Amino acid sequence: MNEQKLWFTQPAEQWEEALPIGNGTLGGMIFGATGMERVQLNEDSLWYGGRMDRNNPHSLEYLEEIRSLLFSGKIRQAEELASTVLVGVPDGQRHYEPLGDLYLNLGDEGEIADYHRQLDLDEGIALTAYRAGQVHYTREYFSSCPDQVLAVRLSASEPGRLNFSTLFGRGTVLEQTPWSDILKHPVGFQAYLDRIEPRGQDTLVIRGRTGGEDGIRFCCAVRLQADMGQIACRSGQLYLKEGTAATLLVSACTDFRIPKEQLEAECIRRLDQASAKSYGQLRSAHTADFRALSDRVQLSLEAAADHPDSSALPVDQRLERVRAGAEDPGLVGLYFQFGRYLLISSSRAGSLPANLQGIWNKDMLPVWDSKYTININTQMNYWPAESCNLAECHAPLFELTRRLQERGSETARVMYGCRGFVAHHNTDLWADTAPQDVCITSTFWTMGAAWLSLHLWDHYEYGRDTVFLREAYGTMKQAALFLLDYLIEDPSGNLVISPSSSPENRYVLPGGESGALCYGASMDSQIIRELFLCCIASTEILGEDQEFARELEKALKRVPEPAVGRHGQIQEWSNDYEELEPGHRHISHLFALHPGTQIIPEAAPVLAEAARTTLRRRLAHGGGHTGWSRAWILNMWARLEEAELAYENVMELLRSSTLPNLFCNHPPFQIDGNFGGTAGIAEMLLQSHGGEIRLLPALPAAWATGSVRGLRARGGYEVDLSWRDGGLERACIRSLNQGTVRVAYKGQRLELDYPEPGFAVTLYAGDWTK
Ligand code: FUC
Repeated sequence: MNEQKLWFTQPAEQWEEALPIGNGTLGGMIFGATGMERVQLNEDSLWYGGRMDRNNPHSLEYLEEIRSLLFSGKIRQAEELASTVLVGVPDGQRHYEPLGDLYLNLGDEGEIADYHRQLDLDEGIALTAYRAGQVHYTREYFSSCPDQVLAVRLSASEPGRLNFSTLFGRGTVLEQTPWSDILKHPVGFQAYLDRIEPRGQDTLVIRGRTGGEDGIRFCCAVRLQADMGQIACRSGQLYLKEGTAATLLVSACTDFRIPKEQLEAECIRRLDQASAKSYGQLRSAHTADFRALSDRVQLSLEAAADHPDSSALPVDQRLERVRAGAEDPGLVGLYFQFGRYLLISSSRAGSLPANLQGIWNKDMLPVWDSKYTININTQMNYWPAESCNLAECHAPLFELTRRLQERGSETARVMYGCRGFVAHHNTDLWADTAPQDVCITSTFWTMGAAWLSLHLWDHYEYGRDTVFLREAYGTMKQAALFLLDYLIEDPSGNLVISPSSSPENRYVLPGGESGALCYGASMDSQIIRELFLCCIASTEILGEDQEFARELEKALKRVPEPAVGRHGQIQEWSNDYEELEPGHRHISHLFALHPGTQIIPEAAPVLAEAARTTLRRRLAHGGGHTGWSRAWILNMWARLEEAELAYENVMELLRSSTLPNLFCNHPPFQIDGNFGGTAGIAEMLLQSHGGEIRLLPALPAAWATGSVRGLRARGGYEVDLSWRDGGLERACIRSLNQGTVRVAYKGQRLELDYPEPGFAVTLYAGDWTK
């Protein structure tokens, strides 16, 4: 089997070289150091402060005035007014915080040799191995979903030669220091902790509370187990002396999920349950759980015969070679699987959705709060969920959407006088739906709920579970209801959203003045069209709510379709303004192309050409400079069936926006580009929007030979493909349902019949020439 491992020949010096593990809630960044190991920890619900109510009670009063200012071209006044009355109070949501750092002071004696560090993407296990003098040391790390603990297994090749102590910090990072200086902690090393207390000889309990009136309370417990040697617990440290093998178990929770009085008991309960099992049992429960998801998809891209094989090199060296211009299809395969690995590790049933950094954040006040930016970034995190066969990992996003529905209906009512629910461009742990920041290019955008609701539809499309749809439709309808109420007639008689913006660009007025606040941003209309059409389709499938469907149809006739502007581009605003930044990282007005489904090259050639022009213009002006923007562009070229351009953007993602541990670099680290990259690679190999399955729609010359197993297609299909010298060799399409499907390959089409669920049809190259 194609083993997927990220490996290195030296420890991580920077956080961006460390290796992520996680079980959805509990994450660790593993440095793999010798002397002083650092495991940087996160718990997904550990956020600053408590729930806030930021809905602005004065907004509704001024809404009409802002709209008339915009309709009469008084942009500056509209922006000034919006910035004072349409903002949340206070203006910002909460931020994510780290849980802390678990340090291991290792008694490494002698020179370090034979160092190896790796992350196994199939099993979800990180490994560090080296020799110190004559003793071989190994450490395995994983975060177990079934047992809800993070485990570190340490072992020495010689009896009695394992010696270490632990330290727990939260604040200033403890740099590697010689053993003799270890107790001279830096100032602020435990600045953000309240208590560190022993529980018996083998367990430490660490407690704390984040700031604010009702800050989140958290608890973390660490237990040390060893078959041999002496264990002790002193001064907030656990010690092992003269051991051979030992297991450290970490559990953590916050009062977001567990009542505050029970936090410690819950941490201890998890440790008790896990420590009742042997390390081998814990490990196999974890790997079985992990493999059940990771093994579903395998991608193999062969290197061309005239290119050197890089697979025997560590990842950092492979990246260096790619930066220097080398091809490395194997590295692309690894990057693809790494995206799947990250989703499995950061988004599991019962966890929060992956935030801007998944669950892996080291900063007390992280960039953009490490929360949920829902004008692209959070949605991008979930692009691979369905197509790359991790539909279960999509669930946390649906749960967040459900909570947004509760809070967003209040925001819709209070701030806009509308039914349904609204969310702006950010949300946080508490599913806050009020506007974020006072930023004219992003704050007043109201499409977050609608876009997230489309993820529910996509989940239905891939699995065709009508029970799921029945519940999801309730949410989709509420998102549509808000839009129905919020839409307003513009001077030309169209129904548009106002005020709005095209995230996060500005336009230039003919007189040279620039603005961001607008009415009828192209993206808004595209999201509305997509959502209303999905709601109408749902009413048909579910056989209910026909009257509402008619209402949506009526409104749809007046919601503008994408228009082609003066440069031959898809128009970004309702007027064909020039963009202030033609190379802007957001390409919101191509939503209809991706992730939307309204621009399909064969069905809409004129719009597809305009989408090409839009991308070329963005790129010619320096677009794609952030990791996620590059990943979006990749998905868009794939949808336009531009194989070589899509490929160029995969390579650019690796060359310019990838950190040594393969994390995507905004900069700084932001995980969306990883997920968008994985989704884009899948999109190059298989597409299924618009009522048919398209095989290898954007296969570049550099991936002439390869295979993929287990990708999913809308309609309830699973697809395996193999190809050689650029041509399809074999396609096996399994169906979860009964029915027929149209399959397209290079402009030819076949109709496949599925008489019963579970049926598979295999197509060979010759089938297409008949
Ligand atoms: C949006 C983007 C930024 C960044 C931030 C988290 O504001 O424009 O590039 O990704 O979200």
